[in-house]
Amino acid sequence: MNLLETIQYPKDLRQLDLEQLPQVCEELRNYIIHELADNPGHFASSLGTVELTVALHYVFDTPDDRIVWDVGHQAYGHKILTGRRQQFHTNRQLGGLKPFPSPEESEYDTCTCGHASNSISVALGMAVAEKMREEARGKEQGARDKEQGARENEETRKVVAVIGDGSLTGGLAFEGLNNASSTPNDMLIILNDNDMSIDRSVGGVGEYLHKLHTSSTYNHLRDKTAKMLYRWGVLNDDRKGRVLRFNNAIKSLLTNQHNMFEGLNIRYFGPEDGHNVVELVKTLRRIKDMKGPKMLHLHTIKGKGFEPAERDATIWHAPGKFDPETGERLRPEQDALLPPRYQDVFGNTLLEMAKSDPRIVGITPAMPSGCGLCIMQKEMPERTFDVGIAEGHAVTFSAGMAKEGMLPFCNIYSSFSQRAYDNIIHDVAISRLHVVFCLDRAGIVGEDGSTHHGAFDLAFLRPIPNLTIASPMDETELRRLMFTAAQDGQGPFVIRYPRGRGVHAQWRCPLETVPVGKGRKLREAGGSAAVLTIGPVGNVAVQAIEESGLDIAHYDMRFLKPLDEDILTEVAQRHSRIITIEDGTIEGGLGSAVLEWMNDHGHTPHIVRLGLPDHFVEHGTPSQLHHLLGLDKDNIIKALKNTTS
Ligand SMILES: Cc1ncc(C[n+]2csc(CCOP(=O)(O)OP(=O)(O)O)c2C)c(N)n1
Repeated sequence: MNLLETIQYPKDLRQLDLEQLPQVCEELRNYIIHELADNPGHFASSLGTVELTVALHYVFDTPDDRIVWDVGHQAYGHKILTGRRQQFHTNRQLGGLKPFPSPEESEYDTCTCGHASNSISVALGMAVAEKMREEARGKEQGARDKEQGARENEETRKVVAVIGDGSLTGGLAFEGLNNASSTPNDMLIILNDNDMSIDRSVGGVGEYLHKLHTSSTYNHLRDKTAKMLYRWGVLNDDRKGRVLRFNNAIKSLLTNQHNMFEGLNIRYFGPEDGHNVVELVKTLRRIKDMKGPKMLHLHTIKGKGFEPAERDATIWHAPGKFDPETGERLRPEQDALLPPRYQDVFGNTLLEMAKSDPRIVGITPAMPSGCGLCIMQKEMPERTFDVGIAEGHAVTFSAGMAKEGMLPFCNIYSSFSQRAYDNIIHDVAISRLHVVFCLDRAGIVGEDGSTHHGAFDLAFLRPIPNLTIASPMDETELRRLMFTAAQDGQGPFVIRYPRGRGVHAQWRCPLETVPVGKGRKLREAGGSAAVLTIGPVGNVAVQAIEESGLDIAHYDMRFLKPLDEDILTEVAQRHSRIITIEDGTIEGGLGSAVLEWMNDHGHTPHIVRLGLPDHFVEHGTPSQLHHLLGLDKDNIIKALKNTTS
């Protein structure tokens, strides 16, 4: 009998015998593999958490008990077990299931997920709230007891955070740990340690965790001691919790290091095999009612159960479509014939520039493969720095390097750069340090949805003094802007560009500078209207103007800051209607900048602003979303016609 099909919700899972859980895990794993083969998404991480997911929903009383997933890219099993199996084939598609857990979608999803390292803080907030509720209940109960002599036994809510070793490198996670150690709470943190982020986990935390589970002397002694204590009758299953902690003391002695978590007053258990579902259930049952904050450290394998993914978890983090039987990835595109991806142009150009400028260093918060820095990393490992999931630190670290004469290119995905706002202002912009920020995945990113669209960078960066903000219309412009940004005399320089491919198969143009703060006139016109664009959406505008047959001027502004005032003056003098187009929020971006400038200089053209609306944009393919948002060719043609009629 297929057990997975009998499970709509965790309450159905909880009807099964413990011995049946390995079968549920096997079916769940197969289900994920076959669904993802056809409808791609985050793959390897969810395979690694199958047993954990089943054990958690088996032991805890979800949704009353809270599971807080970090990032949520490992939570496909959780979705499937919590009422969404039938819709799972729509995962990440327009109108379908959301890419990451979201309370809007299910009561089993406890918070918005997508950006890493927040789970401990969220879970701590919930656990502390529960403590406060408990106390309030206790007081009320005390008063009622006096009156009625009765006592109800209300269940307290359990709160569990699930965080990967990669996400544990984020500063926010440490802020949570620090606070957890001093604020009364009964939270359980599960550390899902697979020694991987998207790329290999980096830094001291990874090494520390590694040491925690590789002391073979300790492991040997632990087993021997446990057997001995069982024989003497000192240890039984009930008492095992206490002994687990005793183990930590032995471990500290043997590895000659204190347990960091115990040092923070967080009871530490493990490391345990995260793929033994039966043992996992037993351990969770043992520790779930213990008071105070606690951590269970699990050792798991990213991609578990699918050999190619186990072998290369980085590629299989989000592999696209594949053959579930052979493991062959299906790549319909003929890479060689297509224009390059912006990330590859960034990576190749930086390497090229670094070869002739020894000051150049590349910095990424945990995205070397995603942002293309891996290209330079291969040839110049000593000049590239993967600093972990630590966007704020990446910026401030860059500031320190710039202060000492290096020229950091700090590459951050646009939406993750939101984490580093004050670092950009306080540590870089105020001192006008020469740091080049390359914001990849700017604009609509597609299937990763509202948490990942690079919607806000133009708007939130524009008010910051000393910043230069640019966006290339194509990949040759990206090269030129990178080269320009590296010139002496520049200060903090932001270059934002989108996910995906450019427009030229031949992209290796000579490295030349462009004048800072200067745009380009792409098309002159005698008509009343002018289109002003920034970034690659300009290419869509070129086609739209062409096809509309209208006599409309077009300027690629190229820089949001400083604005090209010569262009704006020319436009104000020649045209009475302006259409601004950007792949960023309408509020605060290019359109706002143009409006403000026109107003401040006494011009009153009719200005129509196209861009992202004042609501969070959901998931879908980039072309579907651009269509819905009015940023595709046909909708731009409509807007041009409406504005000029
Ligand atoms: C703030 C932030 N930075 C970067 C990312 C991109 N990202 C998504 S998953 C991931 C790796 C997470 O590693 P880990 O927590 O160990 O989970 P695993 O995939 O190994 O299970 C990264 C860097 C993100 N989601 N959020």
